[in-house]
Amino acid sequence: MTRPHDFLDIDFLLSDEEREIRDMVRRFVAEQVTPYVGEWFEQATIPRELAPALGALGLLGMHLEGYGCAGASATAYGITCMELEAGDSGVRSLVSVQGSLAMFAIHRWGSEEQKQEWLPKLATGEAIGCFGLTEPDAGSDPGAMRTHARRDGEDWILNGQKMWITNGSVADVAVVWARTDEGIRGFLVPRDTKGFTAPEIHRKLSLRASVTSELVLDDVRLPAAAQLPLATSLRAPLSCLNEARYGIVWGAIGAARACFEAALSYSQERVAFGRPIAATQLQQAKLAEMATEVNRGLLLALHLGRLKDAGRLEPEQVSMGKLANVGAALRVARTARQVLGANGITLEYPVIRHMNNLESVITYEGTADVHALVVGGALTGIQAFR
Ligand code: TGC
Ligand code: FAD
Repeated sequence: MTRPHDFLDIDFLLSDEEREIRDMVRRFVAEQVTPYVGEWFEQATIPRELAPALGALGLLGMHLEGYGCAGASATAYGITCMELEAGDSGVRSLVSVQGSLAMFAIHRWGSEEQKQEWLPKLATGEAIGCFGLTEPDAGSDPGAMRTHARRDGEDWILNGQKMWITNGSVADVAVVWARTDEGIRGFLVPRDTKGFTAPEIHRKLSLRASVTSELVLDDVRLPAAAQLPLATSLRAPLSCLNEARYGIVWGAIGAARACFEAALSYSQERVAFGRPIAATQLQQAKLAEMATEVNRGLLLALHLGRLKDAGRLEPEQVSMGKLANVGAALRVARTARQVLGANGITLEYPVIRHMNNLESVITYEGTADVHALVVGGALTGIQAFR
């Protein structure tokens, strides 16, 4: 019996509802992403209309409760990330940043008025959000941020610069983190605020089907009501990262699966020395290795999803998941690219697109080094960052 697509019968571990969500998102990706994404990647663009289409399926902020959000399980959200990233990491990024970073920040740390104002339209995709933590000189160490906010009467005045911000130039609202005399605080900055600009970053060779921008804050005046009232330290933005990293644990396996499947079918069709390359021991070893990484990564993601649904998932466990699964996905993508020979370097096949995207995925939301140090710290009790 050949079992190329679900070798370990992991499907058996999913509920009917989880399978339905998977099939719905897979269909969406097959119809609305896969046929066009090579072109988007080439043109370095992603259509704005994708947001309302994802919103109509209930996928934006889907793991949040109330305010028009679907209130789905963490596992269902993870499965969604996997299916979206099988299309392209840029599409999963859009959903991650919207739901796990911008919406989660407002949902967890915002006032009732902020939630009422922003969450319903972010859930439908009528509005887009972004999350500005990283700066030109503060990426892995966000505590070193320079962007600052000072009080001026009832108002706040923000100055500084954020860098590498997904959705930045298309966002209607930016969640911006800044230092104040009282500690790190979060602010909601509507796009048309005077002094706020979001120039797009060009010439990326990775995550091209995704908008990446700077955020520039030049004497941006905000009312007191723009501050996230419950966010009082670095813990607030880091808690949001935890949500998005969890989605990446699943998403990376979607990208890996797409690469493995492309390599499998290519190897069965490509003839060299009078037989399909799939008939050679070397290529079968690569296929076995790739299938093992995909299945093992999916089991890990599912385990973390079940822990999260049970309220038991710890940030260090998410770090282990991101470290393991993005690393595995990159290995699969690089191997698949070689199986495709010269065809492995063109956008006619999905593999090099995924491979290049994964170079961003292994860097953002905490680099592999950062996650290794988080796990190392939890194993030894010794914090090795500083
Ligand atoms: P540290 O002293 O360890 O922690 C400060 C406070 O935060 C708490 N905390 C967390 N809470 C929830 N989840 C986590 N993962 C948390 N990690 C830490 C911690 O308990 C403490 O709380 P409290 O109450 O005691 O104050 O902070 P540190 O400055 O030593 O830094 C630790 C470190 C290096 C792990 C952290 O800074 C880090 O994670 N760095 C990586 C930065 C990062 O991942 N940036 C991502 C930016 S967003 C992005 O990339 C989006 S891409 C999205 C896309 O397109 O898909
Ligand atoms: P640095 O922190 O300068 O790290 C450089 C190298 O040093 C890395 O290899 C790192 O692992 C290593 N290093 C750092 N510290 C240590 C240490 N203590 N020990 C050993 N090695 C160390 N950020 C946002 O806020 N919002 C977004 O929406 C967002 N979207 C992004 C989209 C893309 C496409 C990309 C590429 C990035 C995005 N980021 C975003 C930024 C991302 O989170 C940062 O790039 C990431 O956190 C790493 O920061 P850095 O690039 O400044 O690298």
